[in-house]
Amino acid sequence: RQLPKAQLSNQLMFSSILKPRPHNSHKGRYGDVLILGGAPGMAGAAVLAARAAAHCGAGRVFTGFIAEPPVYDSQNPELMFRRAADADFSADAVVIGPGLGQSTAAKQLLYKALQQAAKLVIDADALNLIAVDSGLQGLLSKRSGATVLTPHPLEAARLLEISGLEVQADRLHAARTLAQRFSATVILKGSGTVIADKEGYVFINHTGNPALATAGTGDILAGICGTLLVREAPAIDVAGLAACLHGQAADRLVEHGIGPVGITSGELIHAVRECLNEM
Ligand code: NPW
Ligand code: AMP
Ligand code: MG
Repeated sequence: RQLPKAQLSNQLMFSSILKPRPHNSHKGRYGDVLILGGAPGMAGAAVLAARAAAHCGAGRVFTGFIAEPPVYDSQNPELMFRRAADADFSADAVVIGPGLGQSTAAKQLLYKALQQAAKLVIDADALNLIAVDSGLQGLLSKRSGATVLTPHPLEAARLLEISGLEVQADRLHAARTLAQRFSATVILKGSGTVIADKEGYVFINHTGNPALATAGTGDILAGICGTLLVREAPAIDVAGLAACLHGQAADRLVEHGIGPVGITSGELIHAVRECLNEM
């Protein structure tokens, strides 16, 4: 099939991650993903990350809530919910941050995740906690497993102890500095997302549009990234693919007349799944 040029180049760029599913494979092969977050009033953020993880092909998705966990998600009952304190860190990839809050329980959970998670995506309030705690910063820099930070510009500014305006004035520099300072792969979000790693590699993602400028889209990106991180590929390629897919899905919604105004989480997550399967 002839593919549009942009889609073809994405396919080539990410071909090491995009492998067909062997016919006799099973859910054990596609990874357990653990999402940690969901403090009172923000349980939805963790659910969004979990739904995104499931729609990107995770074998099983577990979610640990700081708040009392919902019994189940009626829209996606395949998701498994528990208390964050009962989380099993042996998952293939862990995502911590969506709606996590900054309570003592949240901080304790982050200490554990930094020490025990094999592969880790760090988003939202987990980044805000790291910004003000040197103990967490030390653990982050010492991690040996793949680690992806997904700050928006203000979260990046908190980590770098500068203003959001300074981050935006030189986004490449901000992303590279974060990657080097914390020995991690960084997705600096916003229009023209920058992906950088500590070796100095950098991508600028050109997909996406202001349809994404609404609550919850970052939580969805964290879930996508966590699931793709299960695959055996360099973290920077995974981070690039996650940002690319997320933006491509939003572009598709606009092409179909759904957006840029008022896209919903379900629409975005379904479009991400469509783009991933096509790739
Ligand atoms: P401004 O307005 O320009 O000064 P916060 P949060 C800036 C959870 N959520 N370019 C902008 O600052 C999250 O997971 C729960 C430039 C904006 O006002 C977190 O745990 C939801 N600036 C928690 O809430 C859905 C940008 O940052 C400020 C920018 C707090 O996260 C929502 C906001 O940053 C949410 O995900 C850009 N591209 N993007 C739920 N349903 O449960 C952001 N900014 O204060 O860190 O708050 O991002 O909402
Ligand atoms: P968060 O602020 O954590 O919810 O993340 C917002 C998500 O939407 C990130 O992936 C941003 O890159 C994306 N986003 C927000 N505004 C835009 C925009 N104007 N153009 C492209 N992507 C955007
Ligand atoms: Mg966010």
